[in-house]
Amino acid sequence: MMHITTLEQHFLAEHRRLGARGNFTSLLTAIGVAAKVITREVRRAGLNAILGTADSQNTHGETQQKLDLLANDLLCRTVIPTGHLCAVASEEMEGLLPIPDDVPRGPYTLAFDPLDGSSNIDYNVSVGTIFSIHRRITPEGPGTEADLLQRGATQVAAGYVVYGSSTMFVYSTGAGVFGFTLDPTIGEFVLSHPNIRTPPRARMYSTNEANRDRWSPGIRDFVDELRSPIRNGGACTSRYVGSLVADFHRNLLAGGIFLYPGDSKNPNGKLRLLYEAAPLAFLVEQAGGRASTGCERILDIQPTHLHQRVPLILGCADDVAEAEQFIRRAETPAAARGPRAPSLSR
Ligand code: AHM
Ligand code: MG
Repeated sequence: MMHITTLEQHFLAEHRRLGARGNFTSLLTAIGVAAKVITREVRRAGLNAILGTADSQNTHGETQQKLDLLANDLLCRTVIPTGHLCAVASEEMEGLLPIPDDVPRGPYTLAFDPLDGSSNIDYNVSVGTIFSIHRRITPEGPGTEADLLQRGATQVAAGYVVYGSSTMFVYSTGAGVFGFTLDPTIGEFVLSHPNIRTPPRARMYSTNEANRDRWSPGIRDFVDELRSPIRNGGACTSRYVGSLVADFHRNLLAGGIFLYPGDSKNPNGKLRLLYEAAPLAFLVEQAGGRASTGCERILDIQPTHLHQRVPLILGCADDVAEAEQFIRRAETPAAARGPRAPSLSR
């Protein structure tokens, strides 16, 4: 008989392995529930304008909201009542959200991007939710920014949900990466991708090449190298959805490198450390890949503010390391440069 492992069963097994208390499992389970509700809203997004009434109410009698704000509310309303959090931060909220006085406080913080890539939603392109969990560092009382501004390396769990041709929930608690596919017939996330490992070398690269003229010489040279027909192992092909979760997910499984570097207009790029870069860096490292600003490991960055942006290069380990070499080399004065390092073999 075919064995099925649901997301909740997997959380419980992880929980036993970690010797964790029920808090953690029930927090992850709540995120899984929110993912199902957001799936429903994303799947109906194109119909809302048709089903909603003229004064902009949906079929549930609620005022219609932009989907990213709706996803934000849904997540907050699902995770906060668990009583396992001391503070929440979201890409959609300016400051941290304290836990209301009438809800118990717990030992964890949650940072999330409720609907990443939401500018794509009107065009039926995949979008996603990204989350990051830390254990609080202040001893007691309401959670503070210090509890959220922790290095990515200390995350106790991170994950994403991709609302694609199917919905997938991918997460790690620091012992591998596991992917679950939502079976809509039973309403459960079912383990479909146990112990995901990303290939060592990229077959594809993902970046917004419209920014090329503003990139540093090191990034330009590296992207030229990725496209080069004489590249060791052959040129990479280009794939860019413009939804980070979708690009990341494809690259994780197929082997790829994603770049959103800083440029002359936006020196820190576009993506946010707490809600996007750090959780995906945690996952890619757990899958055998690498994540870097080009000069520094993403997981080593000490955040200084909630909405901090970072240049982001992540994916197959050898290619990210090669990007770092190109950046270092371009920043080294010509006289001090040695011969160009040979391309890493596949
Ligand atoms: P968002 O969080 O406002 O949706 O922005 C993040 C998105 C990412 O999903 C994607 O990688 C990036 O923006 C695309 O940006 P660009 O259109 O500049 O290429
Ligand atoms: Mg985002």
